[in-house]
Amino acid sequence: MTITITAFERSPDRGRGMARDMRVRWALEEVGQPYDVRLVSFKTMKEPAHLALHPFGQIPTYEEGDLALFESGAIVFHIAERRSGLLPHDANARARAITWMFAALNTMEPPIVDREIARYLEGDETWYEQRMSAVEGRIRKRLSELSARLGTADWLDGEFSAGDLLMVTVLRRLAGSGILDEYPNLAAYITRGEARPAYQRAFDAQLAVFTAASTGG
Ligand code: GTB
Repeated sequence: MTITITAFERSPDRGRGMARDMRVRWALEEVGQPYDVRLVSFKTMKEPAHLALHPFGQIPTYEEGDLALFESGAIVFHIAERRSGLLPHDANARARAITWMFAALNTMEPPIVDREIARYLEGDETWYEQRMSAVEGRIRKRLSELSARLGTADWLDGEFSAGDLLMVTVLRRLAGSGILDEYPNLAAYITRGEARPAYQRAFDAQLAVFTAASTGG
C-alpha cells in the first residue's frame, strides 16, 4: 500500500529539517517503509482538498489506502504500532516509550514553540525581553530535568524508540539558540539521533525539496 505524506513546497527553514514532516519521514525511514511526498504551498494547505485531510490546514498529513491521519505524533505512533523498530515488544517497555512520546510533545515542545512564537511574532513588543526571559526560564527548567533523567544513557529508556525520535526532533528546534550548550548530554543525545542512518536519509530527502525549489529544479 502506497503511503503519501505532505510537506512544505517551500519550507521556511530552508531545508534544516525543522518542519514536522521531518519526524514522520524519519519514522518511515527507521522502519524501512518507502513513502511518497506531496508538496503543498501555504495556499493549497488552506483549500478544501487539504482541509479534508487536515482540519487545521497544516502539514504533515499521512495517507495509506483509505486511512488519512494528521498530527505528527499520531502519525509517528501509527507507524510505530504497525511496523517493528520503533517500539519495544515488552508491554511495559512499550508503555514507557509511548510515555516519552507524550513527554516530548506535551511537556518539552510547548515552551520551545512559545520561544519561536515570541521570536517571530512578538519581537517588536515592549515586553518582548521580559517574555523571552520567562519562556527561556521554563525551557531551561525542562531541559535540566530531562538532562538529569538521561544522565549518561544513550537513549531515554533502553533501546532507541519513537520516544527518542520525537524528543530529538523537538530538542533540535533549539538549535542556534545556544541554550543546548548548557546541557552537554542533551546536545550529545541530539547528535546521536542525527547520526542514525534513517535520520540522515530523512534529512537529505527534505533538503532535496528545498534545493530543488531554490534552483528551480
Ligand atoms: N501539532 C501539529 C503536528 O504535530 O503535526 C502541528 C503541525 C504544524 O505546526 N504544522 C506547521 C504548518 O503546517 C509546519 S511544522 N504550518 C503552516 C500553517 O499553520 O499554516 C511547524 C514549523 C514550521 C516552520 C519551521 N521552520 O521554518 O523552522 C519549523 C516548524
